[in-house]
Amino acid sequence: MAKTLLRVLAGEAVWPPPVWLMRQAGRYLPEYRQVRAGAKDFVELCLTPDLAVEVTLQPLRRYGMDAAILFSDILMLPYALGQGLRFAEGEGPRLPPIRDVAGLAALDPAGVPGRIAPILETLRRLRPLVGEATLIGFAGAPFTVACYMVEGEGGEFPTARTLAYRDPVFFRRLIDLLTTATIDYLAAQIEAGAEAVMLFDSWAGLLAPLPFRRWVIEPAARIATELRRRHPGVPMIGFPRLAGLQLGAYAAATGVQGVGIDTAVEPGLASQAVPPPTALQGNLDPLALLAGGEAMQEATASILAAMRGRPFVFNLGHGVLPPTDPETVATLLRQVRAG
Ligand code: 1CP
Repeated sequence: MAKTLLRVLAGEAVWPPPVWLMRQAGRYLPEYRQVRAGAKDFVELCLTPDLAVEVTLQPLRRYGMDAAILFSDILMLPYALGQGLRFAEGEGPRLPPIRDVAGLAALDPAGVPGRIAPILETLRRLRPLVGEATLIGFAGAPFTVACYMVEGEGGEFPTARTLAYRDPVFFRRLIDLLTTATIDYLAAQIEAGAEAVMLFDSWAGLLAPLPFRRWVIEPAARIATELRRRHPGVPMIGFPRLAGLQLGAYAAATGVQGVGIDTAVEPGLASQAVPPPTALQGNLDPLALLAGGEAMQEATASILAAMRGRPFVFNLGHGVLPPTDPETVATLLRQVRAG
């Protein structure tokens, strides 16, 4: 019998649905904070297989999640391309910004295999350890990763989004470079043991319709098509966060097996926009999980009611928030598993 998450991504309406949570490994877990305190910094944590394997498995041990997502970060691809990356304590990521074609020439795509080797080693070690859980590899989508590479930090990315209009030649080259690098990176993750892959386009919803098609849908379609060719049968989940009414166009153009839906999406409407056999994945508000109690119960029940009978993976609409109580996560899992 195939793993439940893989059955859902093959189009089956498994009930109760499989469940995992974005950022299920992270600061809300005391056992994560303990490992994190022993690593020099976050980048080193991602690049040390002993530690990355351990934190990937922590939420499986505690909750028996139906998926293990590789512990890494979407910004490890810019790191692997030779752009400096550091996580400023309490402030988020910092990269030396790249804003012109000359900046692109300084990147080192040939160095990627060497720099991602420890990440692939983490996957190779995880695969025999995940049991009935599905091992998910991931990457950031080209647009979201480009935002950080151009801006040099998080936020609303005013420089990156303006440059996409002002210097389309530069932006096109950056997106094309990232599309190619992402295909190779995800293919390498599959070869190292990932059973499904997820493409995080966290900032897709910042784009107007024309750039959304150009910088979100087209690169995701290229990535999905090429991965299907190289690794037929390995499913992909696309997560174009805050895509709104463009969700259906994204699903149709990419042919992904699963679409992640964010907190703002009405589940019934998503179900119409993205019909079976494509699976949906989401979308409990991380704040409802933080609050717990009746608010969480009501929100969870309404998602389950809307998704019953179609291929569905229960998840959050965005990542677990650090102040979340681990006990509340256990309560959520019990409700989802009761169907
Ligand atoms: O201090 C710490 O311990 C670091 C916090 C942290 C963690 C736990 C960061 C920094 N990244 C991660 C892990 C991570 N990031 C995973 C691992 C697996 C899991 O889900 O359990 C994944 C899939 C990501 C993906 C990621 N990183 C995204 C896409 C999803 C999303 O949340 O929108 C994005 C946008 C990032 C960038 C990033 N990495 C870390 C931070 C604080 C941020 C956000 C920066 C910002 O824009 O402010």
